[in-house]
Amino acid sequence: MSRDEVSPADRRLMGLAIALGRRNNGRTWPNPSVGAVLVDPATNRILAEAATQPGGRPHAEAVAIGQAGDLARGATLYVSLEPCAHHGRTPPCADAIVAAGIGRVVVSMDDPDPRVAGRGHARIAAAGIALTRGVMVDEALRAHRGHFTRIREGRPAVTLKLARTSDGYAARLPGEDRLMISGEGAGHAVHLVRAHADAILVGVDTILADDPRLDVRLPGLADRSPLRVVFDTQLRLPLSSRLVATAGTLRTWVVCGEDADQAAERVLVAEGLDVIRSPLDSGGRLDLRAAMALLGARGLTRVFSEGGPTLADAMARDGLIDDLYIGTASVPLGQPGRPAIGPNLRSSLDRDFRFVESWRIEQDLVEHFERRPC
Ligand code: AOF
Ligand code: ZN
Repeated sequence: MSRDEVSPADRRLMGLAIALGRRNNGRTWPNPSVGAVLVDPATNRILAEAATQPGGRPHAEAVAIGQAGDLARGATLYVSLEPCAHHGRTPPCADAIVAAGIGRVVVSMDDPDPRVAGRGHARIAAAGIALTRGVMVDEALRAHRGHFTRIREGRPAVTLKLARTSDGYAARLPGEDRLMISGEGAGHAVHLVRAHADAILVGVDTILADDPRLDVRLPGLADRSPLRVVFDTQLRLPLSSRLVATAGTLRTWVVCGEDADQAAERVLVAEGLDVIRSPLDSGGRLDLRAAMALLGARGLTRVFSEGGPTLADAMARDGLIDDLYIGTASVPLGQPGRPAIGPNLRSSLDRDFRFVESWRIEQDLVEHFERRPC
């Protein structure tokens, strides 16, 4: 086999590296959660497995090299993202790789961060280390979509969830009782997605209607509750909401219009929330693209949007949805309600998305779609 040939073992071990990285998604922002595996090239025995650490440092390669100690000399390193070459708060991973005497480096995707962008590969190649790039790129792009979208578009990647009855409604008509759509199992799946997001996003109408806690309540994942973000143009968030009551323990940001009430802001800030002022569109609502750019500037890479159908349709209109989960219950509403899928999402779904996979969870069908690559 030539040095640059990709073997089935290379793909398997890269699959492991990508999976390791995915585990810490939601905990490493503003950094990507990278996965790294070190193996003995003669036997493929695993010497170390690592992911980027909570808070974004140390980086995955540094952790793996530290774990392997002297065994790193001559080992093969599988890493889901190009090793960094810049002096940040930690020394460059590319230098650590050279210093440890790694024999071969196998990388999945190039790092779009302009501080790295090819320099990591150049440093490794210049040291005479065998380098194989581009192994399982589609999987790595999916795992690192948050990082990629933040660097390339200046905003976090958005996963959006919708639930609908079998006849397509997300809610009853205004003024009627709240509608429970998804079963407990689908609810657990939602909590699993929450645990891997940097932030959960809702519109204030969802708070007013449902008073959600927006935390992770799965066994073993209690410490994985992400930050909460509320889009609230006029600062209508009630002080009596569960969200405000828990703002002392779970970080909460409220994005409001530039002209929102100053006194309302002071009260929320006193409760421990961050208030972020953002431009309005011509209709007097938050300009969603500008709001998402502010979230990107504050470091968010992966946002899970659980707002209702109105926010979902506006996000679709502005091309801001990257992954979409649609939960469909087995029972109909049986009377007119609020459609789950609005006109913008309907046309965007057919045009911009492809089906990924689906699951049956108890009585619910959950379908996952993702934005087609450009
Ligand atoms: C790696 N391995 O595990 C991660 C990387 O702020 P710093 O110094 O930690 O650098 C952050 C940048 O490093 C980030 O934007 C991305 O380009 C890269 N992340 N690189 O070699 C890792 N998390
Ligand atoms: Zn690094």
